[in-house]
Amino acid sequence: MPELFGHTRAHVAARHALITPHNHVHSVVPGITGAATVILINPAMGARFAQLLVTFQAGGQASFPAGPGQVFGYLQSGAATVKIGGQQVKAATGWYFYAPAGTPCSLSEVAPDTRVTLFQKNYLPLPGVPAPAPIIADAAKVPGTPFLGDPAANLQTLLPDLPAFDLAVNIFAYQPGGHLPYTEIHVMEHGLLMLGGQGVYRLEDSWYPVEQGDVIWMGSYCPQWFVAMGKQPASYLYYKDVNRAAL
Ligand code: UGY
Ligand code: MN
Repeated sequence: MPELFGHTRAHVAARHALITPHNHVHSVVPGITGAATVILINPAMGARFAQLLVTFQAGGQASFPAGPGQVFGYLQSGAATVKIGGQQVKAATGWYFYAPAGTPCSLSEVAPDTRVTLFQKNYLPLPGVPAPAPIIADAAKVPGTPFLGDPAANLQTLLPDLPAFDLAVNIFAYQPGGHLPYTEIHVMEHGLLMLGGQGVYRLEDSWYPVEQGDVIWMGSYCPQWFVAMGKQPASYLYYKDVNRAAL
């Protein structure tokens, strides 16, 4: 789709935003060097978390000191050494990592053109429940399940479904024509990256064509629905806040 004369598929609204790769503007983020970083979602938008895209050049690296924030990363391309506390693993395309609050985390020995999507969220502890441990794993090894019994919508849950976690990150893969079964309206927020394919996303009262590389913020109570279109399956990676009290 041409994006000439100021036209864009992107839109920023009260409870949702769509940002396409044509809209990216880089930010300098402390701790990230030798990389082009885009802060796609953060509290300035109305969100309670941050979503970043980091595209590394040769020799680039990132380090996140121990603090109140948790860091989840997904390698869209390339490879890097991921260090979380005392653990160190060489991660490749399709791998992901989770660094709990209070644990330093770094990416080094990064292959050129490594692209990483990061979700950052300040941790809300649950009294009496120990905080989660670090995770470095390959998403391809995580089994999927048909969402609400529909084999055309396959859901992989990348983090353990345990009360200690106040965030979830999942991968949804849809066959062409596969769709969310109904329009969801819920308190949880989402940050979403289209990994592949295309489709139409309903956000609040608008319907948007979306494709690989697009990023969506869905705020609390944003009505949401998706259908995959075209000849290829569509998939997206998404964040949600979970497991904490209503008040
Ligand atoms: O987990 C979810 O809320 C998911 N079904 N939402 C979405 O894909 N927009
Ligand atoms: Mn949802």
